[in-house]
Amino acid sequence: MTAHRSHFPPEFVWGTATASFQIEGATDADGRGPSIWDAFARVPGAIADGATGEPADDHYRRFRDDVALMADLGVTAYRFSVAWPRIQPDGTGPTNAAGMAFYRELSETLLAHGITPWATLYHWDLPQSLEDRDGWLERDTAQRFGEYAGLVADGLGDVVDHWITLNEPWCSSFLGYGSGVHAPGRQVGARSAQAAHHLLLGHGLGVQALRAARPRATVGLTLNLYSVQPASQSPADLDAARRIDGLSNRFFLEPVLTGAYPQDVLADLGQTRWFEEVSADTAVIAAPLDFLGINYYSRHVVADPPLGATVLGGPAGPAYPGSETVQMVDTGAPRTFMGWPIHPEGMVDVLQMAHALRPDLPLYITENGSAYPDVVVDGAVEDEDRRRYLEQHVLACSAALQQGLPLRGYFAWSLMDNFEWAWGYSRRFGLVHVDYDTQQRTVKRSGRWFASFLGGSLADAASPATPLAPTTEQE
Ligand code: IFM
Repeated sequence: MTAHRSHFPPEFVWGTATASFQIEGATDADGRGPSIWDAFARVPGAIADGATGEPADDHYRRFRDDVALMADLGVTAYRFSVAWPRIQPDGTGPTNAAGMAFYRELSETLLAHGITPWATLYHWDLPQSLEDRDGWLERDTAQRFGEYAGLVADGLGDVVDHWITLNEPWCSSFLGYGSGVHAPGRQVGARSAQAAHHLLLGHGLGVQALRAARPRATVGLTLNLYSVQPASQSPADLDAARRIDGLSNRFFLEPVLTGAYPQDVLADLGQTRWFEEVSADTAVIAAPLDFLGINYYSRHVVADPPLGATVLGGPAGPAYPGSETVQMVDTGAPRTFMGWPIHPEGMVDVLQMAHALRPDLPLYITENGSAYPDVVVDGAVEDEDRRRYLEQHVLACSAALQQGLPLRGYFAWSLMDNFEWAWGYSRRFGLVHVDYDTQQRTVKRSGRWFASFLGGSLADAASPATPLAPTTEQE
């Protein structure tokens, strides 16, 4: 089966996505303050290759060329994130005009190329000054985020209509404060669930601020969701699936879409009493949204661990609170270079999951993509694995539409190779290859395939005819 754009409604949004810290570089430019990722990158051993946010893709200086490249790919939307420390270097106080000017120019350049800007307000680069005051474990950080959201809405609201408050609060809380593999690298146990609550409260306050400043704005939140299956129908494995689905999906989906945290997850985490004390916040957290963004990469097949089993090791990093009670099962499915099993059908599962809770809510895939060890040979990157992954997931979008799911758009992660957090520059997700020494951009075969699919001028004549392998997984 081959994917064709004509199988999608004409208004379906096709985009690429990036995030500020992963591509911008210029971490000292124009009054930007330090973020938790600048600090974390200085901790010996925290980042796989000892990398920092410099130079990344030097996008801060090269954004015009990067936007032109996107236009040539044929995308209709671009999801970027605003770096909070560029807008408020210390996390509080007035707008740093030079920081705001960068995002204004970026947005105007996008619009001039016919590309709709989608701005994410928080993609993990918390100002370090706020972390010095306990970061997302501190309730006041949510208030500060609401204030920051209002400043950005005031500064960009006339050029940006589409807003995402947070990207993947699961990562910010459970990886940032639970396992500690992400900045700020703290390990506070089950209290990391409290960081998640403050992030969600910040989301709700951010929605209020955006709506106050720009009543006609289109506002959403992006969650990373996993398709979860039990390894068997045994009660123990079914309960393992309940636990990990609870931590990964329901703990975020339910308060936002239904106004209540899942009680079983709070009980698993031993957090029931603390969450009772803050239960009034759920009215803010469940503020009506215009859409939900879903980042989908992979699925979990889980079992109840036999005594002494190794759980969530390797690519997933050390356990975060609650996850140590679950064993990830290797089904033999092909994996990407991140070690993540490839399972395109799971994209439909996660769309159904959100749809079941709020049938009226438009849904977008705000990230989907794959890492592979690319090589440049004679000026070309023949990343057939990534091209295939992309086409399989575009076809999954088509299957979702056929099932009547309200999917309205798809953003490929990522426009170009970038700083992959704790993996540094050792993992490449881009449709465009970046040589970090020269900053040379090379459109990979996957990027040319996307351009062919979209009708962009970078189309590769060979791509549309490439047959898709029929199956993705052997189990
Ligand atoms: O690079 C990240 C991105 O920042 C958030 N979602 C997952 C991507 C791949 O790991």
